[in-house]
Amino acid sequence: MLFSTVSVIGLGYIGLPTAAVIASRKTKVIGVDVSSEVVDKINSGEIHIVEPDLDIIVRDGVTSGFLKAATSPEPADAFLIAVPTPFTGKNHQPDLDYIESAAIAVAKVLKSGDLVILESTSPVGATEKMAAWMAKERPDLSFPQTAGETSDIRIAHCPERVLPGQILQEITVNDRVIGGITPACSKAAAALYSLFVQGECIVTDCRTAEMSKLVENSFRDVNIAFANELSVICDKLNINVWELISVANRHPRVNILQPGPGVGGHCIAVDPWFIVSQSPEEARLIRSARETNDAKPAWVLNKIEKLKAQYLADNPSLGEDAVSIAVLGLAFKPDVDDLRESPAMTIAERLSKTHAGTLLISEPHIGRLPEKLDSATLIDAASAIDIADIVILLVDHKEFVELDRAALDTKVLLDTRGIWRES
Ligand code: SAJ
Repeated sequence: MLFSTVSVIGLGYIGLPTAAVIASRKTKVIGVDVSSEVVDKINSGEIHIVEPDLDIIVRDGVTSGFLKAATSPEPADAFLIAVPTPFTGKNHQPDLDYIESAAIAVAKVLKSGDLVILESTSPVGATEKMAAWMAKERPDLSFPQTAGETSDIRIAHCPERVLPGQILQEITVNDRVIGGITPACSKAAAALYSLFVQGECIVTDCRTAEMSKLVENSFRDVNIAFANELSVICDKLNINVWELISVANRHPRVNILQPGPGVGGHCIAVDPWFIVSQSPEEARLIRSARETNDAKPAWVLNKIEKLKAQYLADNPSLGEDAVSIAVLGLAFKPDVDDLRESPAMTIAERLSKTHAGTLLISEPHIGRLPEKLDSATLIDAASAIDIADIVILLVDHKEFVELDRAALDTKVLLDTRGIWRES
C-alpha cells in the first residue's frame, strides 16, 4: 500500500512529532492545525512546544520539503487525527467536539482509497462516531461501518502511547495497538505505521483499541493513587514514605510508584474519567483513584499552612506578610514545560490568592508566569531558596535535584517528591 502524502491533523504534543517523524522517512507530510501562529512557526522551521530533539527533526523536515503545515486539510492518502479530547462539566463527560470538527474538515477532501486514523485518546465508541460524522458529510463515498471490507474509505483507531519527554524515541520503538472498523481497515493502518514504527503493530477491533489506551493510563493512575495514599498514611504515622517504598520494592513482586503533590498532565488525570463516565456504577476503584490523586494538592496546601503556622509560632515578632515562600516547579512532571492539569499550578495558584507574604516561583522551563500567578515573582531556584523562609518542592526537575543542599539547611522544607531525603 502506497502513501505518497500523509496528513496529520492537530500539531500538538503528539501530532507534531508524528508528522516530523513520518517526514524524516521521506514521505510528504501536510500537518494541519487551526492555529495560524502554530502553522507559521512550523513553516519557518521552529516549534511551539518543548520536547527533546523535536526542533531538529521539524527543521530538517521543513528544510527538506517533506513537511509543511496548513490551517485546513488538503488532499492526502492517509489522515492521522491527533486533536485533544478534554472532558467537560462536573461529571467529567468526554468532549468530542475537536474530533467532530476534524472529521468534518477531513471528510471534505477525502477520495476513494483514503485511510483515516484516530489517534486521540477516546471513549469507547468514538471511532464509530467519527466514521458516522464523515459518512454524513460525504454520501458519495462508502464507509466501513456500512460497506464493510469493500468500503472506499478505511477507518481505524490507533491510540498514541508516547511519554512526554521521550516522545521521539517512543514514537518509533513502542508497540502499537491497531483497531480497524474492519480487518481491511486494520491492514491499511498497519501499513501506514510500518513507515516509521519499529515496534510490533498488534491488531484488534476499534473498541478494544480505544479501551486499551484508557486502561493503560488508569492502571498507572490507580498505582500512583496507592503511592499517594501511602504518603498521607505515612505522614500521620511519622514514617518516611520514600524510604518505606524503596524497602518494600525490594520484594521481587512489589513495585510501588512514587507519591507526589498530585497527578497532572492531560492524559493520566483525564483518561480514567472516560471509563468512569461510561460505567459509573462499575468503575469504583478507578473513580476512587482519581479522587485520591485529585485530593493531594489540597493535602499539600494544608501541610504548607501548618508549616507556616509553626514558623510564625517560632518567630512571634513576625506577621504573615513577612514570611516568604518559594515554590520550586510548576510543570506537571519533571523536565517538561507543560503546565496543563498540573497539581503544582493548582497549589501555586491557591498560594498566590491566600498567602499574604512574598511568593517566589522557580520554573526553569518557562520564560514568564501564567497570568493567574501575576502576583508572584518568577526567579531562579538558588535565589528563591536564598530569600525564602519556607521552600516547597513540587516538581523533581533535574535543576532542583542538582541544587546545593547546604543552602536548604536553614529553611523550612516541604519536599513533595522525596528528592532531598537522606539516602
Ligand atoms: N507521577 C507520580 N508518580 C509516579 C509517576 C508519575 O506522581 O510514580 C505523576 C507525574 O508527576 C505526572 C503524572 O503522574 O503528574 C503523569 O505522568 P507520567 O509520566 O506517569 O505520564 P504522562 O501523563 O506524561 O504520560 C502518560 C503515559 N502513560 C503510561 O505510562 C501508562 C504515556 O505512555 C501516554 O502516552 C500518555 O500518558 C498519554 O498521552 O496518554
